[in-house]
Amino acid sequence: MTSQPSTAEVMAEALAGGGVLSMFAYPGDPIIDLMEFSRRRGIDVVLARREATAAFMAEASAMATGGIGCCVSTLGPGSTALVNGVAAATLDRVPVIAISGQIETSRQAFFTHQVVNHEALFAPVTKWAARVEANAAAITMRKALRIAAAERPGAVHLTCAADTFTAPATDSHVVAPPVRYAAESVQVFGVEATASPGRMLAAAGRPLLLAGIGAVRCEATAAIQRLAATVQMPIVVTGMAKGVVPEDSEWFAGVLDMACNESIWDLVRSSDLILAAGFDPVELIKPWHVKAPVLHIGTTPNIDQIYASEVEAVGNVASILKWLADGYRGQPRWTAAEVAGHRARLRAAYYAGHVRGQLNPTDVVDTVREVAAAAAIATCDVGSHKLLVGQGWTATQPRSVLMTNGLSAMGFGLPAAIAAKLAYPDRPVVAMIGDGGLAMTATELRLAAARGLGIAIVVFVDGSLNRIELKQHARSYPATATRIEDTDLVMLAGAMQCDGARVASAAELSSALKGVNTLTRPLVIEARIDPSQYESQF
Ligand SMILES: Cc1ncc(C[n+]2csc(CCOP(=O)(O)OP(=O)(O)O)c2C)c(N)n1
Ligand SMILES: [Mg+2]
Repeated sequence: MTSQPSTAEVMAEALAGGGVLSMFAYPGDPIIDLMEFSRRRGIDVVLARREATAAFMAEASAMATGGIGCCVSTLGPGSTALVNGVAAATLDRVPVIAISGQIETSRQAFFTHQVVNHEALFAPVTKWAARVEANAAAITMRKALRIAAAERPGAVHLTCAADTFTAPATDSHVVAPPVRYAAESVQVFGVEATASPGRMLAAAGRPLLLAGIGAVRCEATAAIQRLAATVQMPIVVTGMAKGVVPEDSEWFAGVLDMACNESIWDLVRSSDLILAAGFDPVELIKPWHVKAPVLHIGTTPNIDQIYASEVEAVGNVASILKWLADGYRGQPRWTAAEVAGHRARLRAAYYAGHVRGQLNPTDVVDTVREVAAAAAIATCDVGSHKLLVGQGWTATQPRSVLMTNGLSAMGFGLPAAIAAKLAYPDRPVVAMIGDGGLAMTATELRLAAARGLGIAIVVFVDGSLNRIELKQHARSYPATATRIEDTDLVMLAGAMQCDGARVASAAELSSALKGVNTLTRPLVIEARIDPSQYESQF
Protein backbone atom coordinates (compact mmCIF):
# COMPACT_ATOMS: atom_id res chain seq x y z
CA MET A 1 0.00 0.00 0.00
CA THR A 2 1.45 3.37 -0.93
CA SER A 3 1.16 6.05 1.71
CA GLN A 4 -0.80 9.14 0.85
CA PRO A 5 1.30 12.19 -0.04
CA SER A 6 1.07 15.21 2.22
CA THR A 7 -0.44 18.45 1.01
CA ALA A 8 3.06 19.99 0.89
CA GLU A 9 4.22 17.12 -1.30
CA VAL A 10 1.32 17.59 -3.71
CA MET A 11 2.01 21.33 -3.86
CA ALA A 12 5.69 20.72 -4.62
CA GLU A 13 4.73 18.18 -7.27
CA ALA A 14 2.39 20.67 -8.91
CA LEU A 15 4.99 23.44 -8.87
CA ALA A 16 7.58 21.17 -10.47
CA GLY A 17 4.99 20.01 -13.02
CA GLY A 18 4.26 23.65 -13.78
CA GLY A 19 7.89 24.15 -14.73
CA VAL A 20 9.05 25.95 -11.58
CA LEU A 21 12.83 25.52 -11.34
CA SER A 22 13.62 27.86 -8.43
CA MET A 23 11.68 28.63 -5.27
CA PHE A 24 12.74 31.96 -3.74
CA ALA A 25 12.14 31.58 -0.05
CA TYR A 26 12.35 33.16 3.32
CA PRO A 27 11.38 30.51 5.81
CA GLY A 28 9.32 30.26 8.93
CA ASP A 29 8.30 27.00 10.54
CA PRO A 30 4.96 26.51 8.73
CA ILE A 31 6.62 26.25 5.32
CA ILE A 32 9.55 23.92 5.97
CA ASP A 33 7.65 20.91 4.62
CA LEU A 34 6.90 22.70 1.38
CA MET A 35 10.56 23.69 1.01
CA GLU A 36 11.72 20.15 1.77
CA PHE A 37 9.38 18.46 -0.71
CA SER A 38 10.25 21.08 -3.31
CA ARG A 39 13.94 20.34 -2.76
CA ARG A 40 13.28 16.60 -3.14
CA ARG A 41 11.36 17.31 -6.33
CA GLY A 42 14.47 19.00 -7.81
CA ILE A 43 13.43 22.62 -7.29
CA ASP A 44 16.31 24.89 -6.27
CA VAL A 45 15.25 26.45 -2.95
CA VAL A 46 17.03 29.80 -2.75
CA LEU A 47 17.31 31.81 0.46
CA ALA A 48 16.73 35.47 -0.40
CA ARG A 49 17.66 37.87 2.37
CA ARG A 50 14.11 39.13 2.76
CA GLU A 51 10.69 38.31 1.39
CA ALA A 52 10.44 41.46 -0.71
CA THR A 53 13.50 40.51 -2.72
CA ALA A 54 12.38 36.86 -2.89
CA ALA A 55 9.24 38.05 -4.65
CA PHE A 56 11.22 40.19 -7.10
CA MET A 57 13.46 37.20 -7.83
CA ALA A 58 10.41 35.07 -8.54
CA GLU A 59 9.08 37.76 -10.84
CA ALA A 60 12.36 38.23 -12.69
CA SER A 61 12.89 34.51 -13.08
CA ALA A 62 9.53 34.29 -14.85
CA MET A 63 10.31 37.40 -16.91
CA ALA A 64 13.63 35.98 -18.07
CA THR A 65 12.39 32.48 -18.88
CA GLY A 66 8.76 32.94 -19.87
CA GLY A 67 7.88 30.32 -17.25
CA ILE A 68 6.17 30.63 -13.86
CA GLY A 69 7.98 32.14 -10.86
CA CYS A 70 7.58 31.04 -7.26
CA CYS A 71 8.26 32.60 -3.87
CA VAL A 72 7.34 31.47 -0.39
CA SER A 73 7.12 33.05 3.04
CA THR A 74 6.00 32.37 6.53
CA LEU A 75 2.80 33.79 8.00
CA GLY A 76 2.25 37.38 9.22
CA PRO A 77 5.51 39.32 8.95
CA GLY A 78 6.66 37.10 6.09
CA SER A 79 3.52 37.43 4.04
CA THR A 80 3.19 41.18 4.57
CA ALA A 81 6.79 41.63 3.39
CA LEU A 82 6.01 39.78 0.14
CA VAL A 83 3.38 42.25 -0.97
CA ASN A 84 5.50 44.62 -3.08
CA GLY A 85 7.01 41.94 -5.31
CA VAL A 86 3.67 40.17 -5.65
CA ALA A 87 2.03 43.43 -6.71
CA ALA A 88 4.90 43.99 -9.15
CA ALA A 89 4.27 40.61 -10.77
CA THR A 90 0.59 41.45 -11.19
CA LEU A 91 1.12 44.93 -12.63
CA ASP A 92 4.09 43.79 -14.75
CA ARG A 93 1.88 40.89 -16.01
CA VAL A 94 4.24 38.12 -14.94
CA PRO A 95 2.98 34.75 -13.69
CA VAL A 96 4.09 34.11 -10.10
CA ILE A 97 2.80 31.71 -7.47
CA ALA A 98 3.41 33.17 -4.00
CA ILE A 99 2.76 30.88 -1.06
CA SER A 100 2.59 31.77 2.63
CA GLY A 101 2.16 29.55 5.64
CA GLN A 102 -0.55 30.28 8.19
CA ILE A 103 -1.21 29.36 11.80
CA GLU A 104 -2.79 25.92 12.43
CA THR A 105 -6.45 25.63 11.56
CA SER A 106 -7.49 24.96 15.17
CA ARG A 107 -6.28 28.42 16.24
CA GLN A 108 -7.25 30.44 13.17
CA ALA A 109 -10.68 31.53 14.31
CA PHE A 110 -9.52 33.30 17.47
CA PHE A 111 -5.74 33.64 17.66
CA THR A 112 -4.02 36.98 17.13
CA HIS A 113 -0.20 36.73 17.32
CA GLN A 114 1.22 37.03 13.76
CA VAL A 115 -2.16 36.33 12.24
CA VAL A 116 -3.06 38.46 9.23
CA ASN A 117 -5.94 37.78 6.86
CA HIS A 118 -3.94 36.83 3.76
CA GLU A 119 -6.87 36.60 1.40
CA ALA A 120 -7.87 40.18 2.22
CA LEU A 121 -4.25 41.36 2.11
CA PHE A 122 -3.44 39.88 -1.28
CA ALA A 123 -6.77 40.21 -3.08
CA PRO A 124 -6.05 43.70 -4.52
CA VAL A 125 -2.55 42.80 -5.76
CA THR A 126 -3.16 39.35 -7.24
CA LYS A 127 -5.40 37.69 -9.79
CA TRP A 128 -6.47 35.20 -7.12
CA ALA A 129 -5.83 34.87 -3.39
CA ALA A 130 -6.93 31.51 -2.03
CA ARG A 131 -6.38 28.81 0.58
CA VAL A 132 -5.01 25.37 -0.02
CA GLU A 133 -6.93 22.59 1.75
CA ALA A 134 -5.87 18.95 1.98
CA ASN A 135 -9.05 17.82 0.24
CA ALA A 136 -8.50 20.19 -2.70
CA ALA A 137 -4.71 20.47 -2.93
CA ALA A 138 -4.21 19.29 -6.52
CA ILE A 139 -7.13 21.20 -8.00
CA THR A 140 -6.16 24.38 -6.16
CA MET A 141 -2.59 24.17 -7.46
CA ARG A 142 -3.81 23.47 -11.00
CA LYS A 143 -6.13 26.44 -10.81
CA ALA A 144 -3.39 28.65 -9.37
CA LEU A 145 -0.99 27.78 -12.20
CA ARG A 146 -3.67 28.29 -14.83
CA ILE A 147 -4.84 31.63 -13.46
CA ALA A 148 -1.28 32.96 -13.03
CA ALA A 149 -0.35 32.10 -16.62
CA ALA A 150 -3.68 32.98 -18.29
CA GLU A 151 -3.74 36.24 -20.23
CA ARG A 152 -3.02 38.64 -18.80
CA PRO A 153 -0.64 36.84 -16.48
CA GLY A 154 -0.01 37.93 -12.91
CA ALA A 155 0.46 36.73 -9.37
CA VAL A 156 -1.61 34.23 -7.39
CA HIS A 157 -1.23 34.01 -3.64
CA LEU A 158 -1.92 30.80 -1.75
CA THR A 159 -2.20 30.37 1.98
CA CYS A 160 -1.74 27.01 3.64
CA ALA A 161 -2.16 26.34 7.35
CA ALA A 162 0.78 24.76 9.16
CA ASP A 163 -1.15 21.56 9.91
CA THR A 164 -2.57 21.38 6.37
CA PHE A 165 0.93 21.23 4.84
CA THR A 166 1.62 18.03 6.78
CA ALA A 167 -1.89 16.56 6.43
CA PRO A 168 -2.38 13.75 3.88
CA ALA A 169 -3.79 15.19 0.67
CA THR A 170 -7.03 13.51 -0.29
CA ASP A 171 -6.89 15.34 -3.62
CA SER A 172 -3.45 14.43 -4.93
CA HIS A 173 -3.76 13.77 -8.65
CA VAL A 174 -1.54 16.47 -10.14
CA VAL A 175 -2.03 17.40 -13.79
CA ALA A 176 -0.20 20.38 -15.28
CA PRO A 177 -2.63 22.69 -17.09
CA PRO A 178 -1.85 23.89 -20.64
CA VAL A 179 -0.49 27.43 -20.67
CA ARG A 180 0.55 27.93 -24.29
CA TYR A 181 -1.50 28.93 -27.29
CA ALA A 182 -2.27 25.82 -29.28
CA ALA A 183 -4.15 27.23 -32.26
CA GLU A 184 -3.95 30.26 -34.44
CA SER A 185 -7.28 31.85 -33.82
CA VAL A 186 -8.52 35.38 -33.91
CA GLN A 187 -11.64 37.10 -32.74
CA VAL A 188 -12.53 40.43 -34.28
CA PHE A 189 -14.70 42.96 -32.49
CA GLY A 190 -15.93 46.07 -34.26
CA VAL A 191 -18.23 48.95 -33.60
CA GLU A 192 -19.40 48.37 -37.21
CA ALA A 193 -20.39 44.83 -38.14
CA THR A 194 -18.13 45.08 -41.20
CA ALA A 195 -15.06 46.06 -39.17
CA SER A 196 -11.89 44.63 -40.58
CA PRO A 197 -8.36 45.08 -39.21
CA GLY A 198 -6.94 44.46 -42.70
CA ARG A 199 -9.04 47.20 -44.30
CA MET A 200 -8.16 49.60 -41.51
CA LEU A 201 -4.46 49.01 -42.11
CA ALA A 202 -4.85 49.28 -45.89
CA ALA A 203 -6.54 52.67 -45.50
CA ALA A 204 -3.74 54.14 -43.38
CA GLY A 205 -1.09 56.30 -45.01
CA ARG A 206 1.29 56.53 -42.04
CA PRO A 207 0.72 53.51 -39.79
CA LEU A 208 2.97 52.84 -36.80
CA LEU A 209 3.36 49.61 -34.84
CA LEU A 210 3.49 49.90 -31.06
CA ALA A 211 4.66 46.61 -29.56
CA GLY A 212 4.28 45.75 -25.88
CA ILE A 213 4.62 42.88 -23.46
CA GLY A 214 1.76 40.93 -24.98
CA ALA A 215 3.88 40.66 -28.12
CA VAL A 216 6.77 39.30 -26.05
CA ARG A 217 4.53 36.67 -24.48
CA CYS A 218 3.28 35.67 -27.93
CA GLU A 219 6.85 35.45 -29.26
CA ALA A 220 5.88 37.82 -32.03
CA THR A 221 9.39 38.93 -33.05
CA ALA A 222 9.36 37.48 -36.57
CA ALA A 223 5.75 38.50 -37.18
CA ILE A 224 6.39 42.11 -36.13
CA GLN A 225 9.45 42.34 -38.32
CA ARG A 226 7.67 40.86 -41.29
CA LEU A 227 4.64 43.12 -41.01
CA ALA A 228 6.82 46.23 -40.50
CA ALA A 229 8.94 45.33 -43.52
CA THR A 230 5.85 44.56 -45.64
CA VAL A 231 4.03 47.78 -44.84
CA GLN A 232 7.27 49.71 -44.28
CA MET A 233 6.39 51.32 -40.97
CA PRO A 234 8.23 52.24 -37.80
CA ILE A 235 8.13 50.05 -34.71
CA VAL A 236 8.03 51.63 -31.26
CA VAL A 237 8.29 49.31 -28.25
CA THR A 238 7.63 49.70 -24.52
CA GLY A 239 10.23 49.37 -21.77
CA MET A 240 9.30 45.84 -20.71
CA ALA A 241 9.08 44.76 -24.35
CA LYS A 242 12.64 45.84 -25.11
CA GLY A 243 14.29 43.33 -27.41
CA VAL A 244 11.03 42.10 -28.95
CA VAL A 245 12.66 43.37 -32.15
CA PRO A 246 16.41 43.85 -32.45
CA GLU A 247 17.01 47.50 -31.69
CA ASP A 248 19.61 47.83 -34.39
CA SER A 249 17.11 46.84 -37.09
CA GLU A 250 15.81 48.99 -39.90
CA TRP A 251 12.28 49.83 -38.73
CA PHE A 252 13.02 50.15 -35.02
CA ALA A 253 12.09 53.65 -33.86
CA GLY A 254 12.67 53.72 -30.10
CA VAL A 255 11.14 53.04 -26.71
CA LEU A 256 8.00 54.72 -25.40
CA ASP A 257 7.96 56.72 -22.16
CA MET A 258 11.65 56.42 -21.37
CA ALA A 259 14.26 59.18 -21.94
CA CYS A 260 13.55 61.45 -24.95
CA ASN A 261 9.89 60.60 -24.72
CA GLU A 262 8.79 63.75 -26.56
CA SER A 263 10.69 62.61 -29.62
CA ILE A 264 8.87 59.26 -29.53
CA TRP A 265 5.47 60.84 -28.90
CA ASP A 266 6.04 63.24 -31.81
CA LEU A 267 6.58 60.26 -34.07
CA VAL A 268 3.53 58.46 -32.68
CA ARG A 269 1.43 61.60 -33.14
CA SER A 270 2.63 61.97 -36.73
CA SER A 271 1.12 58.64 -37.70
CA ASP A 272 -2.47 58.14 -38.78
CA LEU A 273 -3.02 54.63 -37.38
CA ILE A 274 -1.50 52.98 -34.32
CA LEU A 275 -1.31 49.20 -34.42
CA ALA A 276 -1.19 48.49 -30.69
CA ALA A 277 0.32 45.00 -30.80
CA GLY A 278 0.27 43.47 -27.33
CA PHE A 279 0.67 47.00 -26.01
CA ASP A 280 -0.34 47.12 -22.35
CA PRO A 281 -1.29 50.60 -21.12
CA VAL A 282 0.07 49.68 -17.69
CA GLU A 283 3.38 50.96 -19.10
CA LEU A 284 2.01 54.42 -19.93
CA ILE A 285 3.00 57.13 -17.50
CA LYS A 286 0.60 59.76 -18.81
CA PRO A 287 -2.90 59.61 -20.29
CA TRP A 288 -3.18 58.75 -23.99
CA HIS A 289 -3.24 61.95 -26.06
CA VAL A 290 -3.04 60.65 -29.61
CA LYS A 291 -5.73 61.58 -32.10
CA ALA A 292 -4.97 58.85 -34.62
CA PRO A 293 -7.22 55.78 -34.40
CA VAL A 294 -5.89 52.67 -32.68
CA LEU A 295 -6.20 49.14 -34.02
CA HIS A 296 -6.11 47.06 -30.85
CA ILE A 297 -4.28 43.77 -31.34
CA GLY A 298 -4.04 41.88 -28.09
CA THR A 299 -4.43 38.68 -26.15
CA THR A 300 -7.39 40.27 -24.43
CA PRO A 301 -9.98 42.75 -25.68
CA ASN A 302 -9.34 46.44 -25.04
CA ILE A 303 -10.53 46.12 -21.45
CA ASP A 304 -8.52 49.05 -20.09
CA GLN A 305 -10.05 51.61 -22.49
CA ILE A 306 -7.08 53.93 -21.83
CA TYR A 307 -7.35 54.51 -25.59
CA ALA A 308 -10.48 54.03 -27.66
CA SER A 309 -10.40 51.48 -30.46
CA GLU A 310 -13.26 50.79 -32.84
CA VAL A 311 -11.73 47.57 -34.03
CA GLU A 312 -10.11 44.90 -31.89
CA ALA A 313 -8.31 41.79 -33.09
CA VAL A 314 -8.00 39.45 -30.14
CA GLY A 315 -5.92 36.29 -29.96
CA ASN A 316 -2.31 35.30 -30.44
CA VAL A 317 -0.60 38.58 -31.34
CA ALA A 318 1.95 36.85 -33.58
CA SER A 319 -0.77 35.07 -35.56
CA ILE A 320 -2.77 38.26 -36.00
CA LEU A 321 0.27 40.15 -37.29
CA LYS A 322 1.08 37.30 -39.72
CA TRP A 323 -2.48 37.36 -40.94
CA LEU A 324 -2.28 41.14 -41.53
CA ALA A 325 1.04 40.78 -43.39
CA ASP A 326 -0.34 37.99 -45.59
CA GLY A 327 -3.31 40.12 -46.56
CA TYR A 328 -1.48 43.40 -47.12
CA ARG A 329 -1.67 44.63 -50.70
CA GLY A 330 -0.99 48.33 -50.09
CA GLN A 331 1.98 50.48 -50.97
CA PRO A 332 5.00 50.94 -48.72
CA ARG A 333 4.11 53.69 -46.25
CA TRP A 334 7.37 55.07 -44.89
CA THR A 335 10.89 55.08 -46.21
CA ALA A 336 13.76 53.55 -44.31
CA ALA A 337 15.50 56.93 -44.55
CA GLU A 338 12.64 58.63 -42.68
CA VAL A 339 12.89 56.14 -39.83
CA ALA A 340 16.69 56.37 -39.81
CA GLY A 341 16.38 60.17 -39.61
CA HIS A 342 14.07 59.83 -36.62
CA ARG A 343 16.53 57.42 -34.96
CA ALA A 344 19.36 59.90 -35.45
CA ARG A 345 17.32 62.69 -33.84
CA LEU A 346 16.43 60.34 -30.99
CA ARG A 347 20.09 59.49 -30.46
CA ALA A 348 21.05 63.18 -30.37
CA ALA A 349 18.33 63.83 -27.77
CA TYR A 350 19.62 60.88 -25.72
CA TYR A 351 23.04 62.55 -25.44
CA ALA A 352 21.62 65.98 -24.53
CA GLY A 353 23.37 67.52 -21.54
CA HIS A 354 26.45 65.32 -21.90
CA VAL A 355 29.33 66.94 -20.00
CA ARG A 356 32.80 66.47 -21.43
CA GLY A 357 35.40 65.14 -19.04
CA GLN A 358 32.78 63.69 -16.68
CA LEU A 359 31.27 60.23 -16.30
CA ASN A 360 27.79 60.86 -17.66
CA PRO A 361 24.92 58.42 -17.15
CA THR A 362 24.84 57.77 -20.92
CA ASP A 363 28.58 56.95 -20.78
CA VAL A 364 27.75 54.22 -18.28
CA VAL A 365 24.96 52.75 -20.41
CA ASP A 366 27.05 52.93 -23.60
CA THR A 367 30.19 51.47 -22.01
CA VAL A 368 28.38 48.56 -20.41
CA ARG A 369 26.61 47.84 -23.72
CA GLU A 370 29.89 47.95 -25.62
CA VAL A 371 31.65 45.53 -23.31
CA ALA A 372 28.82 43.08 -22.54
CA ALA A 373 28.23 40.26 -25.02
CA ALA A 374 25.24 40.50 -27.33
CA ALA A 375 23.53 37.65 -25.46
CA ALA A 376 23.90 39.39 -22.09
CA ILE A 377 20.86 39.94 -19.90
CA ALA A 378 20.58 43.45 -18.52
CA THR A 379 18.46 44.42 -15.55
CA CYS A 380 17.79 47.88 -14.25
CA ASP A 381 16.18 49.44 -11.24
CA VAL A 382 13.79 52.38 -11.03
CA GLY A 383 14.91 56.00 -11.15
CA SER A 384 16.51 58.46 -13.54
CA HIS A 385 19.01 55.84 -14.67
CA LYS A 386 16.18 53.54 -15.80
CA LEU A 387 14.93 56.11 -18.29
CA LEU A 388 18.33 56.25 -19.97
CA VAL A 389 18.86 52.49 -19.88
CA GLY A 390 15.36 52.06 -21.30
CA GLN A 391 16.10 54.28 -24.29
CA GLY A 392 19.85 53.86 -24.70
CA TRP A 393 20.53 50.16 -24.15
CA THR A 394 20.46 48.37 -27.49
CA ALA A 395 18.54 45.15 -26.87
CA THR A 396 18.82 42.43 -29.45
CA GLN A 397 16.71 39.62 -28.00
CA PRO A 398 13.32 39.35 -26.28
CA ARG A 399 13.51 38.90 -22.50
CA SER A 400 17.09 40.20 -22.43
CA VAL A 401 16.23 43.40 -20.56
CA LEU A 402 14.42 42.95 -17.26
CA MET A 403 12.73 45.96 -15.73
CA THR A 404 9.59 46.67 -13.79
CA ASN A 405 7.48 49.19 -15.66
CA GLY A 406 4.02 48.31 -14.39
CA LEU A 407 4.48 48.76 -10.64
CA SER A 408 7.91 50.37 -11.20
CA ALA A 409 9.12 49.41 -7.74
CA MET A 410 12.63 50.30 -6.64
CA GLY A 411 14.67 47.37 -5.36
CA PHE A 412 14.05 45.16 -8.40
CA GLY A 413 17.35 45.39 -10.32
CA LEU A 414 19.73 43.43 -8.11
CA PRO A 415 17.37 40.56 -7.19
CA ALA A 416 16.40 40.38 -10.86
CA ALA A 417 20.05 39.93 -11.87
CA ILE A 418 20.43 37.11 -9.34
CA ALA A 419 17.33 35.35 -10.67
CA ALA A 420 18.42 35.83 -14.29
CA LYS A 421 21.86 34.34 -13.62
CA LEU A 422 20.37 31.37 -11.76
CA ALA A 423 18.12 30.75 -14.78
CA TYR A 424 20.87 31.28 -17.37
CA PRO A 425 24.26 30.50 -15.78
CA ASP A 426 26.00 30.68 -19.15
CA ARG A 427 24.84 34.15 -20.13
CA PRO A 428 26.54 37.32 -18.90
CA VAL A 429 24.26 39.32 -16.60
CA VAL A 430 24.64 43.01 -15.78
CA ALA A 431 22.53 45.02 -13.37
CA MET A 432 22.41 48.79 -13.84
CA ILE A 433 20.95 50.29 -10.69
CA GLY A 434 20.81 53.51 -8.69
CA ASP A 435 22.51 54.06 -5.37
CA GLY A 436 19.05 54.29 -3.78
CA GLY A 437 18.00 50.94 -5.25
CA LEU A 438 21.24 49.33 -4.14
CA ALA A 439 20.75 50.63 -0.60
CA MET A 440 17.37 48.85 -0.54
CA THR A 441 18.78 45.48 -1.56
CA ALA A 442 22.54 45.43 -0.94
CA THR A 443 22.42 42.43 1.38
CA GLU A 444 21.48 40.24 -1.58
CA LEU A 445 25.07 40.63 -2.74
CA ARG A 446 26.00 38.01 -0.16
CA LEU A 447 23.56 35.56 -1.74
CA ALA A 448 25.01 36.27 -5.17
CA ALA A 449 28.51 35.61 -3.81
CA ALA A 450 27.46 32.46 -1.97
CA ARG A 451 26.03 31.08 -5.21
CA GLY A 452 29.17 32.05 -7.14
CA LEU A 453 27.09 34.15 -9.53
CA GLY A 454 29.23 36.03 -12.01
CA ILE A 455 27.03 39.09 -12.30
CA ALA A 456 28.17 42.68 -12.67
CA ILE A 457 26.31 45.29 -10.64
CA VAL A 458 26.97 48.76 -11.98
CA VAL A 459 25.75 51.38 -9.52
CA PHE A 460 24.98 54.89 -10.76
CA VAL A 461 26.29 56.77 -7.74
CA ASP A 462 24.91 60.29 -7.59
CA GLY A 463 24.28 60.51 -3.84
CA SER A 464 20.65 61.09 -4.62
CA LEU A 465 17.22 59.69 -5.16
CA ASN A 466 17.63 61.67 -8.31
CA ARG A 467 14.29 61.10 -9.96
CA ILE A 468 12.53 62.61 -6.95
CA GLU A 469 15.16 65.23 -6.14
CA LEU A 470 14.64 66.64 -9.65
CA LYS A 471 10.93 67.04 -8.93
CA GLN A 472 11.85 68.97 -5.78
CA HIS A 473 14.17 71.21 -7.84
CA ALA A 474 11.39 71.84 -10.33
CA ARG A 475 9.24 73.27 -7.52
CA SER A 476 12.20 75.15 -6.00
CA TYR A 477 12.10 72.95 -2.92
CA PRO A 478 15.32 72.02 -1.15
CA ALA A 479 16.40 68.38 -1.35
CA THR A 480 14.51 66.91 1.59
CA ALA A 481 14.89 63.19 2.26
CA THR A 482 16.29 62.67 -1.22
CA ARG A 483 20.05 62.82 -0.57
CA ILE A 484 21.79 59.60 0.34
CA GLU A 485 25.11 59.40 2.09
CA ASP A 486 28.23 58.25 0.34
CA THR A 487 29.00 54.59 0.94
CA ASP A 488 32.24 52.82 0.13
CA LEU A 489 30.87 50.24 -2.28
CA VAL A 490 34.26 48.63 -2.83
CA MET A 491 34.44 47.90 0.87
CA LEU A 492 30.81 46.80 0.90
CA ALA A 493 31.55 44.44 -2.00
CA GLY A 494 34.51 42.98 -0.08
CA ALA A 495 32.43 42.44 3.04
CA MET A 496 29.88 40.59 0.89
CA GLN A 497 32.62 38.49 -0.73
CA CYS A 498 32.18 40.22 -4.06
CA ASP A 499 34.77 42.00 -6.13
CA GLY A 500 34.58 45.78 -6.22
CA ALA A 501 35.82 48.68 -8.30
CA ARG A 502 35.36 52.44 -8.21
CA VAL A 503 35.32 54.36 -11.48
CA ALA A 504 34.94 57.99 -12.46
CA SER A 505 35.45 57.86 -16.23
CA ALA A 506 34.28 55.79 -19.16
CA ALA A 507 37.81 54.47 -19.66
CA GLU A 508 38.02 53.28 -16.04
CA LEU A 509 34.59 51.71 -16.32
CA SER A 510 35.57 49.94 -19.50
CA SER A 511 38.66 48.46 -17.91
CA ALA A 512 36.80 47.48 -14.72
CA LEU A 513 34.33 45.60 -16.94
CA LYS A 514 37.00 43.77 -18.90
CA GLY A 515 36.05 40.26 -17.68
CA VAL A 516 32.32 40.95 -17.53
CA ASN A 517 31.36 38.11 -19.85
CA THR A 518 33.23 35.45 -17.86
CA LEU A 519 32.89 36.50 -14.23
CA THR A 520 32.88 33.75 -11.63
CA ARG A 521 31.83 35.93 -8.71
CA PRO A 522 29.83 39.13 -8.40
CA LEU A 523 31.50 42.40 -9.32
CA VAL A 524 30.17 45.65 -7.86
CA ILE A 525 31.14 48.82 -9.70
CA GLU A 526 30.75 52.14 -7.97
CA ALA A 527 30.28 54.42 -10.99
CA ARG A 528 30.62 57.97 -9.74
CA ILE A 529 28.50 59.80 -12.24
CA ASP A 530 27.85 63.47 -12.85
CA PRO A 531 24.03 63.65 -12.72
CA SER A 532 23.74 66.97 -14.57
CA GLN A 533 22.68 65.12 -17.73
CA TYR A 534 19.54 64.03 -15.87
CA GLU A 535 18.83 67.64 -14.96
CA SER A 536 18.97 68.73 -18.60
CA GLN A 537 16.82 65.85 -19.82
CA PHE A 538 14.15 65.27 -17.18
C1 LIG B 1 9.72 51.08 -3.70
C2 LIG B 1 9.69 52.45 -4.28
N1 LIG B 1 9.79 53.52 -3.47
C3 LIG B 1 9.79 54.76 -3.98
C4 LIG B 1 9.69 54.96 -5.34
C5 LIG B 1 9.68 56.39 -5.91
N2 LIG B 1 10.93 56.61 -6.64
C6 LIG B 1 11.02 56.48 -7.98
S1 LIG B 1 12.53 56.75 -8.54
C7 LIG B 1 13.15 57.08 -7.03
C8 LIG B 1 14.61 57.44 -6.82
C9 LIG B 1 15.53 56.31 -7.11
O1 LIG B 1 16.83 56.65 -6.66
P1 LIG B 1 18.08 55.82 -7.19
O2 LIG B 1 17.87 54.38 -6.98
O3 LIG B 1 19.31 56.38 -6.57
O4 LIG B 1 18.06 56.10 -8.75
P2 LIG B 1 18.30 57.49 -9.50
O5 LIG B 1 16.98 58.18 -9.66
O6 LIG B 1 19.21 58.31 -8.62
O7 LIG B 1 18.89 57.11 -10.80
C10 LIG B 1 12.15 56.99 -6.07
C11 LIG B 1 12.35 57.26 -4.63
C12 LIG B 1 9.55 53.80 -6.15
N3 LIG B 1 9.39 53.86 -7.46
N4 LIG B 1 9.60 52.57 -5.60
MG1 LIG C 1 20.72 57.82 -7.25
